Amino acid sequence: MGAPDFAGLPHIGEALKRKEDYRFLTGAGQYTDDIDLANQTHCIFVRSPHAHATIKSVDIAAASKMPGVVGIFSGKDIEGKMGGLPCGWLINNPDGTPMKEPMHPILAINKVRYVGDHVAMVVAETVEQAKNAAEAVVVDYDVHPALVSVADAAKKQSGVTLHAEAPDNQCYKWAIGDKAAVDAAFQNAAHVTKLDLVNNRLVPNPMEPRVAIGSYSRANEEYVLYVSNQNPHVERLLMTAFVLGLPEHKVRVIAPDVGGGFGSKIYLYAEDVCLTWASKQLNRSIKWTGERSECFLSDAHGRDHVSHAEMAMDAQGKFLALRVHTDANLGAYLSTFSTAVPTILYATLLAGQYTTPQIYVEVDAWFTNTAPVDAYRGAGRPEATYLLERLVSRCAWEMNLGQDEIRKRNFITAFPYQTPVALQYDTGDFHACMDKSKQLADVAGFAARKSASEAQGKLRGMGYSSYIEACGIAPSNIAGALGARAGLFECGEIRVHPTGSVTVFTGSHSHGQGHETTFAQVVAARLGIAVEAVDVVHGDTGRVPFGMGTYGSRSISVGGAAIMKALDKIEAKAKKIAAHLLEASDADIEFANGEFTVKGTDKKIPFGQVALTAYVPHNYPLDKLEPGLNETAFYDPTNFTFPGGTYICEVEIDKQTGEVRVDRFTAVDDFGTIINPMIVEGQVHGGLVQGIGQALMENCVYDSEGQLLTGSFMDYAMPRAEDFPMFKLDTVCTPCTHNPLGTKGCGEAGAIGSPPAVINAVLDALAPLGVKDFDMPASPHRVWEAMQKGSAST
Ligand code: MCN
Repeated sequence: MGAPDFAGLPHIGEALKRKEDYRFLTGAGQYTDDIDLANQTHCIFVRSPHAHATIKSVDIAAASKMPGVVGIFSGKDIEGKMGGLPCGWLINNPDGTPMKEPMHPILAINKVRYVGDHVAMVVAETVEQAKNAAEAVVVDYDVHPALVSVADAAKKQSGVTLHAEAPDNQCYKWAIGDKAAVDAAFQNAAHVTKLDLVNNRLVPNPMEPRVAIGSYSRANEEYVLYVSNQNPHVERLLMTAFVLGLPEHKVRVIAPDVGGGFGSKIYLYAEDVCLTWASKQLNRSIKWTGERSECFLSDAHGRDHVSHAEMAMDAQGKFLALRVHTDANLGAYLSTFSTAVPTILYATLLAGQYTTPQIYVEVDAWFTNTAPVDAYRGAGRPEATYLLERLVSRCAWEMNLGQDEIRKRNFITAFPYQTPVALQYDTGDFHACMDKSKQLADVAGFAARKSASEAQGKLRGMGYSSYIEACGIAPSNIAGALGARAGLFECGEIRVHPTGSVTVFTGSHSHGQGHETTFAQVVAARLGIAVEAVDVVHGDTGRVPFGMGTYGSRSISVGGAAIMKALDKIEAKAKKIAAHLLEASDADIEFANGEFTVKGTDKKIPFGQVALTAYVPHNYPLDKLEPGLNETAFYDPTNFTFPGGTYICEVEIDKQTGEVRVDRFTAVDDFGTIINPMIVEGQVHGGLVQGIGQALMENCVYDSEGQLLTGSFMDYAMPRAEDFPMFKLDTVCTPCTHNPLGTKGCGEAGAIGSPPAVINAVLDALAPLGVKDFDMPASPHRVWEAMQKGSAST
């Protein structure tokens, strides 16, 4: 593989400012809501105010006569005309029976199953007219009791059934690992550490809410959907193949500038289907701009696990076996990736950085009367890291070992390493990350800082987290074997123009990750041209050949590798043209630093001249060499990439108020070869803020009737810059061995590694008060309560 050579090329590792920022910073970005089409109408969705109810009737008579109304559709109007929303991953129960996959109707037909469920769409000339008419739609509900918490679902005593297909509300039971071997190892353990914990439900909250415009051209019999989405090709594929039954070439999906997604915009949502379908029925383009309250109610949520974990150890704190049971909340319906998140993306990561020889994980997944739960930044891997790193820290406390010591005693040191839960790590240096992190965090100075805090009547604690994640989702052979309906490869096209400039078409959509810069760096490095000579096009099924989109920190390692493969083809063809121009044989041509040379001579020509000759042939052997310099490649990775690192958090807690202040946060990560360190740092900052946000304040709460109590920023706390210290960041580099760039993903790391570091620090600070356990978020009220209870029990 070309990894080591590649890392040394110009532009690789260069902290270039983002090319795209000029348009964003000058207000020239084009988001979906900035687009207005001719003949456009506006749509408002009537949503269920109940978590669980039978729809007795939907009366649109009065609403239809309201000013400006163009059309109103309810579930009954579309019944039989389209399929339900599909789920992309099938999970089998351990006995081989398939999971339950109830129909997810585009508009609710007989029943609503969560507050915010789609009941009807109202289309009018203006947003205000659509809102007024939506209020005049009369829905008669027969309200049922709701099942809300995953813990209640697991007890199977609620008496509530959401879907007839799953009478006990269980979607699947899934397991991985050797149960008998794990049970045997526990019999021989010197010590067993146990932990119950909750991973709190989160709302993704991108800055730009979801927006879509559906339009239809009678003249061309073509649909265009503009949508704020992370993977336009998959959106089109799911919508045409599974829901609307349309020929794919008659539907174009354009995802222009997207103001963040964090996972919540990967999926095909009901709104997108409704707008596309209804644009033909009404022969008008239809725009829907989601409001913030709709983000809270019906964008897919994240996390929501309840788990019990046990670690068996020998007398020296060496891990012998790990046993985990998790109940996962899937919400009311299956979202696109939801079944994969608590299984393939969670349980397979529970080996962490450790040599634990036996692991057994059971996952029970449940339907509840809440919004669908799917991938939120990290998706399954934060849940795995949180469980494991909380458990490891507790092991250390119980074994009287240092937080670093217990981890170091169990670190994997030889690669490749096959875990007992399916994954094979290719590279890593966990000791180096730990050592660097300790140094940067000034662990040696902690005792003095703790004394200083105590002198001011404050508590101080330090917490560790050593994470690993599987990125570059997903090798199609592994994905297929694990139940995916499709492999998750990526596509890249390189179009070299006659003047030697290049346009790159990539299936990796950028919605904040800076692909227009980093992908240009890759191409410029390979071809020996200026970064400014490369433009990157993404997010349009009409321009990009194909794509699987952006999630699972896959873009540089899978999308970038597809570009490298296309560049291999470009180089091979360009060498033939150079050979013709230099009157040498193809085999004697070498290419480096933007020049083709005849091996062993000083005969050479620049890349630009070859590009020109490709389009303006001179004495060209047309019978042997086709003109043009344009190549497409698909890249299917052979393995995931495995970024990892050690994070150290230091908190100070006010004893009077319970307020937790993150005083220091150190993150040392291994992302393999780094293309642009400034962009990578930005990605880590964003992830850390989201992870620390989960640990300290973000929390999605439903009441027992399924009403969302945290449905706005008044009740759902989002972190702000003032909540963080300057992060201390550094990296270790062990290049990935199986992609041509040597890169590992960086987009989710911060959100994965940080929550347990924060809570371990909180627990360390509260230890003198006898507090041994604590669930996120560490809000002042909850910490204060824990301090009172802890003090009372000591
Ligand atoms: N990069 C690099 N060197 C590396 C790894 C990455 O220079 N060794 C660069 C890449 O070229 C890319 C960026 O860092 O420009 C992130 O790359 P990668 O880790 O491959 O992740 P993706 O581009 O696939 O982004 C997905 C990831 C995920 S899963 C979520 S969720 C997320 C995230 O990225 N959502 C985001 N970061 C986000 N950032 C913003 N601003 N908005 C979101 O919605």
